[in-house]
Amino acid sequence: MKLVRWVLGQLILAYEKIASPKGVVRDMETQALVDEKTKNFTLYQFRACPFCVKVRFALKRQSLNIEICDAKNDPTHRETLQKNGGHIKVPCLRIKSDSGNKEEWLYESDEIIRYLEQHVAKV
Ligand SMILES: N[C@@H](CCC(=O)N[C@@H](CS)C(=O)NCC(=O)O)C(=O)O
Repeated sequence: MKLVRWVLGQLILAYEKIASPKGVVRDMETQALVDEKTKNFTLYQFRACPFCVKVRFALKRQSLNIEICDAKNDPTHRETLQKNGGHIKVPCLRIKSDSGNKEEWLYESDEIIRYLEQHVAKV
């Protein structure tokens, strides 16, 4: 079972390499505005999770620079996701307020992509 999972993981990563989309090119000022919007975002993910690949493709397509945390292999990130997000399920986008006082944990790949398209990619 472990071997099957490993092989599947490798296939997913190979697919990501081949199919990774091109990112939109913005002028420097516009990209800086987008970066400002995403500076408080963190994506919790597993490298070989297909739903995470889907979100990483969306980040790439929209040229969004978002911190990415490995919640599979890094115990600190895993614990943070479990404790503050509520459960271990990836992808999960942590959205912190500018003041840092409030944070939202957004689960579900489709929801994350929709949120990024609606709130961030359009400037
Ligand atoms: N419907 C969810 C599915 C997410 C999902 O099933 N993620 C798996 C990894 S591929 C997960 O987090 N499983 C929990 C675990 O492995 O502990 C989405 O689209 O984000």
